[in-house]
Amino acid sequence: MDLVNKKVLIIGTGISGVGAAQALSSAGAEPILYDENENLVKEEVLAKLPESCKAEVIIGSLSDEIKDEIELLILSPGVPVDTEFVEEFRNKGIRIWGEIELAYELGKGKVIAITGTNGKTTTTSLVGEIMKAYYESVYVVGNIGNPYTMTALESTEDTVTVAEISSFQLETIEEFHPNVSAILNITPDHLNRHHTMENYVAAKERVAENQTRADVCVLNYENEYTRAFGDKCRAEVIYFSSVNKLNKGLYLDGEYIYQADGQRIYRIMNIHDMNLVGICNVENVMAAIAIAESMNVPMDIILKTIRDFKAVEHRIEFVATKRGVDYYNDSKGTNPDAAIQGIRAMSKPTVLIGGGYDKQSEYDEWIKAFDGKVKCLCLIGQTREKIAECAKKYGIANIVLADSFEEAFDICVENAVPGDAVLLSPACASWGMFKNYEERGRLFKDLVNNLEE
Ligand code: UMA
Repeated sequence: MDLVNKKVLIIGTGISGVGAAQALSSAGAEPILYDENENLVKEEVLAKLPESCKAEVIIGSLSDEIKDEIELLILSPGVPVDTEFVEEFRNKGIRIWGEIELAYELGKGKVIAITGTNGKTTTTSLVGEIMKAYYESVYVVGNIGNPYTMTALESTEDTVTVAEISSFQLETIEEFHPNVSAILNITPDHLNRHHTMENYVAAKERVAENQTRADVCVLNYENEYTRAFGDKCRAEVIYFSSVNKLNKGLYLDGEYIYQADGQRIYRIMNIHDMNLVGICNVENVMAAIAIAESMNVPMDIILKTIRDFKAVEHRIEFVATKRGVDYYNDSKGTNPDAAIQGIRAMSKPTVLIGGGYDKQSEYDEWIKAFDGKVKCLCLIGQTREKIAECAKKYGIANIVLADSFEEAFDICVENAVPGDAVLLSPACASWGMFKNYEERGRLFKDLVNNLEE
């Protein structure tokens, strides 16, 4: 699409909106950066833009006059596609793209897109490291926290872009076409946004919708949705499995990851040679190997990078041992399924901080995964009562409700004795109490580090 002199409205002045405004301005368009949150201060938004960026900023409401001039609408990922505001433009026949589609339109080179309910940040970081070890020009972008639009215009035919892509971002793609895609797993999440599991699964599957036989899609054989998707996906499918020995694909058997090509089986690596814990991470590593091989990276480079790779911040991250208690930050456990991996990785009696923003999740499976390890469950946020009710059903007796994160932390310190672990793995998003899960995780780490020995 020719963007020169086009009036483009960007909704959302977060990092995606700012990235989109800069990219559009550089591409010769006339962007208007708009936010519905009336409490935002226009000058503060303008200060986030470089001087070279010629974007107009509007906060609050938008006049009909401006609405009539708009030729393209760009949505930040946090903007639902079915609001009245968006609907108004759709009814007028205005094209609606997500920030990812815009970046893809402006970018060049090879693209790897990684999605899934859990594990996408770890896998994206690992794949990014592997690509950097082999290719000269690599960008790691997307839901991981670096808007894709920030680097799209710098990319060349030789660039490899590794993108973590959320279901929110996939709802608004059009021609986005990765050379290699991956869906790591799909379990219930974000149902308040997508309304039904069917919609959520359909959004995730869109990562491969423009792929052809010449492309690759990496899928988890042990997830009912991703296994079934293999039958209808047009790209060449590579499965990975942590349970079954596959005739073709990557799989875990005992302590080793194997690769089978339909005829021969190769032993790839011992899982104890990686610095990551838990079966979920073995799955992430298998997916990364499949992706990297599809990008023609030699196996010795792939394995060396995996051996050197350390856990991603906020994902079952060891913080410190204080007064004989181990503290772990799993603030990225923003849904019950992710938090299940967090508690499963604990081997000591655990004081657990849970709760936060209500995404209408069910907590039964998470609480069942406690497996007798949670000696005290400390709950915060909007979901605290709902989780407490659920935990009582499963016989969890020591439940404390806290009014603030700091109070929850103090309760953990009081309840933990030498030999215990304290785990922040809330099973909920941080919204309502924090800007994002990173802010929540950083506060936890600061509180731990400030504890006296
Ligand atoms: N806004 C409106 N109207 C609306 C909704 C929002 O004007 O209807 C405005 C808000 O007032 C706010 C702005 O939009 O000022 C926020 O936009 P945003 O929520 O899209 O936030 P960004 O800062 O642009 O961050 C987004 C992703 N956020 C979400 O998907 C909610 C970030 O993922 C991502 O890192 C970033 O783009 C770069 O690609 C975060 C996330 O929580 C980490 N993702 C979810 C997850 O991982 O589970 C999907």
